[in-house]
Amino acid sequence: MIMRRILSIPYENSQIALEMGDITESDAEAIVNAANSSLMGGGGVDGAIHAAAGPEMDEELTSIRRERYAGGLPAGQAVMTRGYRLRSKYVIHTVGPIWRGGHDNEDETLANAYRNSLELSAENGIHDVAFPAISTGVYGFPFDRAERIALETVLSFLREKKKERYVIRFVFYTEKNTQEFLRILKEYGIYKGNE
Ligand code: AR6
Repeated sequence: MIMRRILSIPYENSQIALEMGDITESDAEAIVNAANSSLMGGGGVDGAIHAAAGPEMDEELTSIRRERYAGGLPAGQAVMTRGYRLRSKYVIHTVGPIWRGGHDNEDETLANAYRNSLELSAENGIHDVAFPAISTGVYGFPFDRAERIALETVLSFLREKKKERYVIRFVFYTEKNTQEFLRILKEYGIYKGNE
């Protein structure tokens, strides 16, 4: 599947981009992985990223686990590796919450996953970051609710960093999800429909 830019909208000094396709083909400086606590790969976007990056990334993650997260990476936190065989120089691995009906701090944990991924990028001087729709696949988080949290977290980060110039990309795998996110952008007044 080819990565396609649908929109790019200015916000503060930055750009918010909407893209559709396989995030492993992204040319963003960093892509975010919707990982699990083991950091050892899995299905969905995680499986695709591990396969495309190659075994060197698994080795780096094995060291990170051994040295810093013997018990696994807690949900809401993020770590970074190089991108190896990917076009992206870096991969930020974060763990979203498993949806349990909304009464287990899932909203807050999801916001933390976005926030900590953005902070880690900032700390490493990375200004171009692509996010998949964390938790909305195997982890079962309702898409609309998840993407509002994703958008709000990104907007608040960009307002805080308003003197800096970021490109934050939201990457969706399906046409349906892309259209749903477009609707959210319109509802928030971020996209007026004629850019
Ligand atoms: N590029 C972009 N988006 C994708 C791709 C891709 N190649 N593949 C899937 N998506 P999921 P989660 C979308 O299940 O819900 C894994 O096994 C997909 O349509 O990948 O956070 C991990 O190891 C969906 O909207 O991640 C964990 O165990 C979104 O990515 C668990 O799944 C997220 O779906 C994490 O579950």
